[in-house]
Amino acid sequence: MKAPEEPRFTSALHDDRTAAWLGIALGVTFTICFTTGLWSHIQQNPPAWFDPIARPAGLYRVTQGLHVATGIATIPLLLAKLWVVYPKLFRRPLFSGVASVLERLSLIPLIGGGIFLLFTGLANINLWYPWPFNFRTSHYWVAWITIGALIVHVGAKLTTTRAAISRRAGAVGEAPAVVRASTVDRCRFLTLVAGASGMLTVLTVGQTVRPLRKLALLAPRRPDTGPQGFPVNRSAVAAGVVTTARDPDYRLVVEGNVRHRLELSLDELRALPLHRAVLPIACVEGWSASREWRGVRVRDLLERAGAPADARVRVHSLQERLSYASSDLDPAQAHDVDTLLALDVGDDPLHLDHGFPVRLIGPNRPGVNQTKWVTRLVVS
Ligand SMILES: Nc1nc2c(c(=O)[nH]1)N[C@H]1C(S)=C(S)[C@@H](COP(=O)(O)O)O[C@H]1N2
Ligand SMILES: [Mo]
Repeated sequence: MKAPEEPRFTSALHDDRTAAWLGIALGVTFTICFTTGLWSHIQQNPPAWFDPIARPAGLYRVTQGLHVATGIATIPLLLAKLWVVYPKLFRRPLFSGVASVLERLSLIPLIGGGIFLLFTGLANINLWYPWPFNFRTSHYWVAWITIGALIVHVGAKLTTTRAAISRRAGAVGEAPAVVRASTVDRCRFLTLVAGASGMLTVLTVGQTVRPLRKLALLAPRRPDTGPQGFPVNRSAVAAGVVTTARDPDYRLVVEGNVRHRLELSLDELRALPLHRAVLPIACVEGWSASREWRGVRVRDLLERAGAPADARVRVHSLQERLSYASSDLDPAQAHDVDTLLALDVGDDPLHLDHGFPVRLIGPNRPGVNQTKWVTRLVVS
């Protein structure tokens, strides 16, 4: 029987040098995406060893904007890289020694993980969850697996990459004319890929970079669109709070480890000293919008209730189903001058979809922790 012929790949672009440049670009975007992702993870549920920092108040807005933007920019880079290197799958022998077996096997979590992360991330920012598992947990753990495989891959490819990048045109054994032609091709190809990546960035990053908002044609949200001029994450209808939020018997309760339990009507809340703070809503999905909020300081309420100075607070919403119905304030956040139970955006009462009658807003908190339709603070 005749052995199957190895397929032939005619494009000069399936070479080590093109692969090396794309690999470097991917290494950069993946590293930014990974570190900003870890940062987001610990911001959302700070572990015991980590004290969230409150200033700059818009830091999370920048890191999460970068996380989503680098993820999007990676898509053309990864597709190009896969196209450049796929002929290697047909190279024989497939393995040449233990190191090559390990290197090849690490491609499975590397490519699989990379595709998984980009796909789930992209679906998530479009509020599409076509899977039965928890997005956050799986995105987080697959990121660790992928970065592990990436480290193995970079280690294994370091020498090849260095050699491929430093090789001069016209090196021994290469016909100068051929090399020159393919250098031009390679530059064109890499420019095309970089252009696609840049284009995707420009058409989406306006979801968080305000001056570019008009260009955010591919972004799922625009920062200036929605009631009161900014997006809504979950509406009052979706959260099932339309009736309870409008109920004239609404009360804000402060209880738990306090000397005097408070139960305040909306009028009583409004009669307290009100403060203003300019703070962004910075959603994990990459959009953000800054607003001036006006409301009661959480620390003033804690003081009235006679809470201890190191009080932690769990902030509960009227929302009874689905996620994000509560969030936590550590002692520093609870006592921050800008941590407000906001009643107004600018000079107008909050829109029902933005958390009327009362929402939590604090400096440098991920959007998911800016709880809307607040009704109860439990002090511990
Ligand atoms: N009760 C409650 N609060 C919530 C949410 C929610 O689903 N339920 N979503 C959070 C998320 S993910 C974000 S990004 C912000 C968005 O606030 P906005 O809808 O007013 O823009 O609200 C947060 N507060
Ligand atoms: Mo969000």
